[in-house]
Amino acid sequence: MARWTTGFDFGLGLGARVRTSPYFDATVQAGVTHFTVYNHMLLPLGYGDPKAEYRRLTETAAVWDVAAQRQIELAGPDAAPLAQLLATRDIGRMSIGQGKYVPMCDHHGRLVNDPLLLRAAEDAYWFSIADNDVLLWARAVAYERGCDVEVTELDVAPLAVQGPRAEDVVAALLGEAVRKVGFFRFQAFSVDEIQMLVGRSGWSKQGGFELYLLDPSRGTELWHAVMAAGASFGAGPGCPNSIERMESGLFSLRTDAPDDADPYEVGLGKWVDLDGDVEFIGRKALEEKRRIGLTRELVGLIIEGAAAPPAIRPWPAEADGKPVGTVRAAAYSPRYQRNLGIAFVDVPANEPGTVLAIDAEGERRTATVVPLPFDAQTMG
Ligand code: THG
Repeated sequence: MARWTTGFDFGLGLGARVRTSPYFDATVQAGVTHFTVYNHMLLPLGYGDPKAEYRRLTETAAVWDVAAQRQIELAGPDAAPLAQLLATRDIGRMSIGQGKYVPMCDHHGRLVNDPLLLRAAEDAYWFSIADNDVLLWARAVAYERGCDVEVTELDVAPLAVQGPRAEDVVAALLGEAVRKVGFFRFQAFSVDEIQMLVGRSGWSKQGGFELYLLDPSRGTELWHAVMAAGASFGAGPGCPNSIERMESGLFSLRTDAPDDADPYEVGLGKWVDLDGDVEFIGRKALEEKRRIGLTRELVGLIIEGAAAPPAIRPWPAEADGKPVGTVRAAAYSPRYQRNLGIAFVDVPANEPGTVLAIDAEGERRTATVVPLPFDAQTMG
């Protein structure tokens, strides 16, 4: 069997079908070495030095091309009721500029996406989506429900600045007022007439901002402006970090669980509002799931042995010689100084302390189940 050392062993065939981001030229110039495909767009995954990129994110500031976090806009008189149908949380009292993390489910309660929803205007909502086709889903629901709304994918391109110095970088770029922007709050800013919506958000727990660039033709300029503002703080290129996000307990749609998983199974149950009386797609199925209780669950793993290879496909996991699920992601963690894993397993193998035998790209290893999110206490 082939042995994989990095998970990044192939070139990528490019063409018009796979979209490039407005920051593509700038990231190439900055030395990007690896991409993945996310929402049919290239998403940079590395610049050739994973250790330095992890340090940059956790010690200074990293600048991420996350234009692949596409914005699906609902605009028109029925934007609010349609957004509510699509989200499993009560979004009734969102103010303009407010964001909310909202799971999105199908009629069977299966998780379709876990976007950051922004109320962009009185009658406009933007779903900033993970890697699944929300445009098709939202258009179908809008039509079938007879909603008076336009559903489009906007050419808005988020650029994330993440890390302990991110606020200093963004303040140097946009002025001190940006320090007052609250968590998941978005406001209009500009630099050199490059217009953007800026929010305190991002897929790390290091703190930071996302700059939603409104004119994709200005991508290269914005990238260079951020780098110039950030140079004295040690800012440099980075990307959504598969290690830090595991350490910090952030969910990765379609990485962490199979496509038929529900929000309860993946730890997003706290974002399902069944206590009020809001109607949303999947509500009935989710009420039933909540009544029945979990049969499967996303768990953390501590994996024995040398630095773990990345799980480039789900790894079979067994308990007491029986298949119980799969390991979905694995990496050596600098923070905890051990191998972490994320596994989707059947009850009762979700019980902390359960010992699993896993097939790590052809190598048999032992792993122990721990609760998510990982924390220093359970690491022992
Ligand atoms: N930012 C934006 N769009 C995105 C992401 C993002 N789209 C794709 C993907 N990430 C969506 N998934 C997430 C997952 C987690 C969070 C945001 C988007 C997140 N979670 C925090 C947490 O779980 O602790 C905060 C949740 C809360 O308090 O509401 O930030 O990163 N624009």
